[in-house]
Amino acid sequence: MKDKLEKLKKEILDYLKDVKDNDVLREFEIKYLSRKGKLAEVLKGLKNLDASERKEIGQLANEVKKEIQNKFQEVKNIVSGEGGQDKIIDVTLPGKKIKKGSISPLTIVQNELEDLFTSMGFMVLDGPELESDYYNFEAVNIPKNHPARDMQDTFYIDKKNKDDEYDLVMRTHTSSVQVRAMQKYGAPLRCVVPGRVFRCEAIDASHEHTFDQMEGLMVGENISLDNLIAVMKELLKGIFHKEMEVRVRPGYFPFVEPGIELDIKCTLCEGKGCPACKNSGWLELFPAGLVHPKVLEYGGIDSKKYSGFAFGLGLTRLVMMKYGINDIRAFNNGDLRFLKQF
Ligand code: FA5
Repeated sequence: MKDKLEKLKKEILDYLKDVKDNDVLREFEIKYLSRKGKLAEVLKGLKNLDASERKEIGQLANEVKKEIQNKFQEVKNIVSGEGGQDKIIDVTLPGKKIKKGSISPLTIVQNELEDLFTSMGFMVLDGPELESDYYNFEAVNIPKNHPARDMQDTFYIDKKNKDDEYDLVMRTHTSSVQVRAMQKYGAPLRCVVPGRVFRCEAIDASHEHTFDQMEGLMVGENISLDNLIAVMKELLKGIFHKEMEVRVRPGYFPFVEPGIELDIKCTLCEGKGCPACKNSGWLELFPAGLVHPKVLEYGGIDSKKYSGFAFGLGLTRLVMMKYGINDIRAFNNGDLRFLKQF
């Protein structure tokens, strides 16, 4: 009887070790602990023992029964999620932090500008980053061998087929989309084109080989420099939420006539001079002008009836000015600590 009890105890405790769900626990209860279960079966034998043995074995049987019941209750609590040290939920503990991503400052400003321009009736367009020499240069009045090609250091890419008429380039500016947009939508036309551009540049605090621009183009009847200046002012107010100190200089670009350059006073040094503004106190941000009649014609638009303005905003530099970023290399160097600040 004593051996039987010890054997049953071991069997039961081993069994309980592997119980992980309620169904198995219920099976166990029926098999071992019910009125017709194995434990009851063994305990029935007590009545056949003589008085002296019954006292000793009876005591042992009670201990075994108690141990088994305790263990059973413990396993039951764990399986039903009510107990066990590691199942207790302390609702006063702080929750687990969920890591949040953040939006790149470039995207933030791009979104703001897109909202601003769509509210003024502009479309937001896209164009290919790997562009044909035609749309990047020729269609904006920079034919082959024109000295203006040297203004933008260019990554030329092998043609797809030997017989293709034009070379391929990583677009050097978003102006490459001007003629594409005119051909597709005709006049009147209002669009902005945000996107990445590429130049084979010597890199420093204000120059990258890969940076973002936003082209603006408006074509219609009687479009003049007044319209251009009004839109530029609106843009700067929308981004900086205050009047910005600007200066306008004449600028040369073969695709505009006349051409201007709008600089803003460097917000990093407040005009005193720093590496980001090449110690000039001003940051070249915003070249623009009235669209050259030849470009309108390339776009299939009657230049006698229509005129237009275009600008090529240095988007990355604008973001630097807005957030006080003093080195353009922070955008592309892959250090997440930079992005996490926004
Ligand atoms: C252009 O790219 C002309 N397509 C702009 C234009 C459009 C003029 C329409 C007239 C009409 P530019 O090379 O100056 O121009 O570049 C425009 C702006 O891009 C600059 O004012 C500057 O803010 C920014 N930029 C130019 N080069 C870099 C560079 N390497 N890194 C960062 N920003 C640059």
